[in-house]
Amino acid sequence: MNKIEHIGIAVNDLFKACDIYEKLLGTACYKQELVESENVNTAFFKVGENKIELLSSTTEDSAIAKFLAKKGEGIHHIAFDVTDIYAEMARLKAEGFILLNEEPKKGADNKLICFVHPKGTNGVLVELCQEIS
Ligand code: CMX
Repeated sequence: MNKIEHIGIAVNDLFKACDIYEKLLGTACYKQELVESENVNTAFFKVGENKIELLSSTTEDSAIAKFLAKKGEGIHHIAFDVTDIYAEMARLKAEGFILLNEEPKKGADNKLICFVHPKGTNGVLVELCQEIS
């Protein structure tokens, strides 16, 4: 894995959260994107080389809606940049990690993504991201 690509934060209200994070980081959100496959609305901020992704749910039964209902707002996942997502998925599978999708899928911000179950990673949901060139 190359570096932390972004940290995902689950929020109840994307508009209000954007306002808070714009003030906190002193910079405007550079991208808002609806990810229909995940039932989320996202907003991205750049902090130096790093990114923060705010996520709100668009349905009552999405992964984000479930997370918010159970744990409330807060850090939802850590995403790692990878060069070859297929190779990284195969490596993690061989190491016994539980991949939440068999094939990479299209995620926000022009990425191929795959999630790793938090049960095998000390309670942290991990995302692999490969930039689509
Ligand atoms: N971080 C840490 N733990 C989490 C978690 C998260 N984000 N989401 C759920 N969990 C915990 C649950 O609280 C539960 O814990 P307990 O067993 O102690 O009660 C455990 O994981 C397993 O939960 P589950 O009932 O088996 O499954 P859920 O229906 O809660 O689904 C998960 C959990 C991770 C499998 C599901 O959220 C998932 O598939 N996530 C990947 C997709 C995703 O998160 N999409 C939204 C982001 C999209 C984007 O970034 O664009």
